[in-house]
Amino acid sequence: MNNLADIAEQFKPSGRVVGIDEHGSGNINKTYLVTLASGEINHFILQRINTQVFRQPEHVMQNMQVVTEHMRMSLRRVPPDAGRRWKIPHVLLTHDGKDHFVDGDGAYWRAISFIEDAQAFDTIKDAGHAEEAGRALGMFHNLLSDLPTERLIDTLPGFHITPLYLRDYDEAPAKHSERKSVEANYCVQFVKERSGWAHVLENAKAKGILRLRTIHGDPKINNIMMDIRSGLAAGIIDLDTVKPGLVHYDIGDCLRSCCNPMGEETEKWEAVYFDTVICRAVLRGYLSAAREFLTESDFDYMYDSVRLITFELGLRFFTDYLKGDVYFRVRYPEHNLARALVQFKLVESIESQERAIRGIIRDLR
Ligand code: GN1
Ligand code: MG
Repeated sequence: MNNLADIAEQFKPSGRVVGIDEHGSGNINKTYLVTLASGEINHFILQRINTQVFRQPEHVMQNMQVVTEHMRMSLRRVPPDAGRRWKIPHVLLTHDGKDHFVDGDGAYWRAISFIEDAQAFDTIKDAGHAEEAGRALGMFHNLLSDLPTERLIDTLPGFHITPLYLRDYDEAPAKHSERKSVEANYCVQFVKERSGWAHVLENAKAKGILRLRTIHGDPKINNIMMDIRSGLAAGIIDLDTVKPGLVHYDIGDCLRSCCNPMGEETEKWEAVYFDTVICRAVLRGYLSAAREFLTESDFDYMYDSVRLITFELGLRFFTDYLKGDVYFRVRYPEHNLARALVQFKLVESIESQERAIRGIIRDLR
């Protein structure tokens, strides 16, 4: 049984399924928005988990339960400010009470509640949007700041451990030496010049300067839902990569995504730049919700985090290109190369504005 409607029926809380549309722009899982005809809910999200990436999807589901339950409890400790609607996605069960469904082909499906009257964007609209994106990540970290990280399983070992991506990269090109071009050579050179510094966050972690907390893992701009009426952030979605890690991975990822006005899928990679006005707004929003649990050392590594996570994503795209596109879904043959170039251009722009970015962090500290 591989018909999408039949799969949606497994989870359907009530009402008739009247539409199933591809949804969002995820690079790993396949996501659909299911529309129901009159029932207690109007929509839900149906996803096929990519089990090549998430080898043990049951662990992803378990983390999701732990994290969402904890956030719901924490909302009593730190309620959202007046006028804000804050929604936490929840897992929908099948009719026989399971948190997933395996279809006839062995594909792993799960369903998640949809945040109504909210939308996500691929790029930042203005400083207000940026501040809200930062605040949403700060709220997320704050709600989870007292969750013991031992309660979470590492569903993606090595995720955001930059030195491991470098190792992976070192092993890749030999197999696909035919992927040579001016752009690919630029990437090779780019990585080479920065490989000595790529251990910066892992070293600080190993020395006990930075400590593990619960992180989102993928807080890019299109995972932050904005209320269509108030314009305020209404929640963070895509909890697949929640795990113990450094909040720096998240801060870096949120900034690299929000401060790139051209978006990570642009083909005009030469024009990509890092917008420091947006950076200030995102950090201001983040700190308004997260200052409480941050240490002095956390601030010391903020600049490195945005440079590093941007570099890391470029490296991951480039490695995947060299390997023949085995991880990220691509729409055309050079897609991962184009994505890598966008991130590397963004890194260059971050590096050339180091003083300004460090200045923003200092001002807000
Ligand atoms: C992937 O699939 P998606 O779009 O949620 C990736 C992230 C990257 C992101 C870049 C599990 O996320 O790490 O930052 O693409 N997720 C995984 O858009 O590797
Ligand atoms: Mg994701």
